[in-house]
Amino acid sequence: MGLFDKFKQGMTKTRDFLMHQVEAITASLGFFDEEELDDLEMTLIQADLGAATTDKLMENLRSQMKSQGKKSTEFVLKTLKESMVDILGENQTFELVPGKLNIILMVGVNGTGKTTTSGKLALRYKKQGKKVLLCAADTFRAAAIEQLEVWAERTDTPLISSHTGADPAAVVYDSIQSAKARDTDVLIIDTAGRLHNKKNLMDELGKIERIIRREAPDAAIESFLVLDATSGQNAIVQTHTFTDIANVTGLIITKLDGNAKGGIAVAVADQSSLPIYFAGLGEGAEDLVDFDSKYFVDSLLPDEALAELAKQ
Ligand SMILES: Nc1nc2c(ncn2[C@@H]2O[C@H](COP(=O)(O)OP(=O)(O)OP(=O)(O)O)[C@@H](O)[C@H]2O)c(=O)[nH]1
Ligand SMILES: [Mg+2]
Repeated sequence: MGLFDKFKQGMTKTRDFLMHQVEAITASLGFFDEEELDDLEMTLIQADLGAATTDKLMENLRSQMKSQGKKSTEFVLKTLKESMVDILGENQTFELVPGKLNIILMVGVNGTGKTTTSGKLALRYKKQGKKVLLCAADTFRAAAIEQLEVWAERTDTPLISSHTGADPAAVVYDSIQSAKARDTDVLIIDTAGRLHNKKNLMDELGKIERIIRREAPDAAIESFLVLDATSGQNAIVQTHTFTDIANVTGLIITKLDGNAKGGIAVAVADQSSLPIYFAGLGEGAEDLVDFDSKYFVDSLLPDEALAELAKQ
């Protein structure tokens, strides 16, 4: 399946919601007047684009409609799509640095998809012929270690782990020594999201980051913040919190397939200067793709469906 088709399939729920709403909004007049614009605004908020980002989109839309004297469904949706792509920005594909140890630290609150995405990334890089190593630095629960073990087996990737309750920084230390000994291309470190409070989390991530910098000073180091698209506007709050406490270098938005609130990706891009590198579009090993702004927006409001609407 091509990248666009993966987006289209993954974003089905949000697309169905948006298209259904747009059809209902335009059913009586067939174009956009004040009331229709208000309904559109509400729809964007329901799709989790957030108040601030929705305001920005609507303001731009209203001014374009005024300056060009256009109210047609086609014009409105085309303008809306263009502004969303603008906000999402140029695609920023994440590339491993060749000839170096690449260390990817997965951070985020509990349940966002860190462990699953670690497994998906392991598969991606194995398929590219890279030497991958997984590290289970979430030592909080036995189940967390077992879950990563399953991914390690499934993707045929070696795993460094320890017992429940072990010091996560010590497991990270072991994994770096092992990565060096094995001439690893990419070490993926899964961390815990389930910490008691912000200080705890800060202390633990800080300790892990220090170990990495000390033990692998020449490595290319990335910290990916994993955000759950179904967690609503909390994803924005988490982005701000984690940017404060860890050196986050990029974002991964998971569960975009989970409900009709995929608009959160636009809100996150609007509220943060970090690149969105990957999108999680399902629970399967292959359901992680490079984030693509245009494919994402086209999968929400497909041109062919808009052309159909315009004819009615
Ligand atoms: N539909 C869907 N489900 C996903 C996706 N990514 C992860 N999940 C599911 O979300 C749930 C939580 O994922 P985990 O990978 O365990 O999340 P975590 O961040 O490691 O959680 P903790 O270890 O508890 O902090 C699991 O049931 C995953 O299968 C996705 O892109 N789409
Ligand atoms: Mg986990």
